[in-house]
Amino acid sequence: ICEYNGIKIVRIIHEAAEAGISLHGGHLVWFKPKGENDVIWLSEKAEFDTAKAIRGGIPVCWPWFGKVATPSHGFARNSEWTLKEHRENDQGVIVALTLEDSDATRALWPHKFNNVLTFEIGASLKVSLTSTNTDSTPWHFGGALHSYFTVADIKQTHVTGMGSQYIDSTQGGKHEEGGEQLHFEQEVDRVYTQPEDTITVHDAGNSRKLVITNSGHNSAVLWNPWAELSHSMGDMADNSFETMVCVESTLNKPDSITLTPGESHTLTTQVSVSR
Ligand code: TA6
Repeated sequence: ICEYNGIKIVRIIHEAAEAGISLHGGHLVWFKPKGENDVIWLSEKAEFDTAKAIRGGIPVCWPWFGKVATPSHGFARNSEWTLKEHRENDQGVIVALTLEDSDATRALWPHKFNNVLTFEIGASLKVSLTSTNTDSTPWHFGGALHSYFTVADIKQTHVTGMGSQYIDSTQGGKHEEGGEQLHFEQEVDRVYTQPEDTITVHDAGNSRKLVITNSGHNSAVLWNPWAELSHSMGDMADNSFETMVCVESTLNKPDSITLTPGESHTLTTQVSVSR
């Protein structure tokens, strides 16, 4: 564990891969399988500040996705998680963090819960968020594993597997229908409601594909802020939108999943590199 601006980061160095996980937010900040370029994008202007979410990596949005309540994307990405377990084998390293309700979380969301966030780090990366209702009444939640991926050049990148039905957040939530191959020429902020379980980012500039497999989700979000929005964001360098794309394993509505006392739900995302 190393510390940066008061933020503790678990550094993983294994023959198969290297990774970093911030306990602030339970936030994976880098992942690099052996012999590969970085897979996960981290803003060069990311602010490691315990009052904020880190720009880039894999923010954990929970127990809601988006601006439906305060704080935006939920409180999990701003909370301090606890390192519960780490073990390794020839394939890689498994790290588990936990987040439970506290006075601070119950002031924002009045329910008791236990979240276990497991990172399987090796030739591929798998992130699993298991949420359990430890309360005496049912509650519901939404959220996302809001992965930022590195690409060589967004203009030479396309994405397949998102499905055709989407809600366009750049057009006030208009329902739209789109094509199979998605290219980027402007801001894209879409909730795809019938994605395939496997989504591929074709990163032509790096001559590679990022193969993303999700489960436990009900939608997948695709986001690139493009020039104007990224210029307005203090924690993104002006042209850095050119090297990133978010593909998210999402529970897009705040009542996406209902858990009765004792019940659990797992949301996952997995990424591997293929040529
Ligand atoms: O997932 C897409 C999105 O919800 C966008 O609307 C955009 O705002 C982005 O997430 C980043 O949100 P943040 O709160 O981290 O600035």
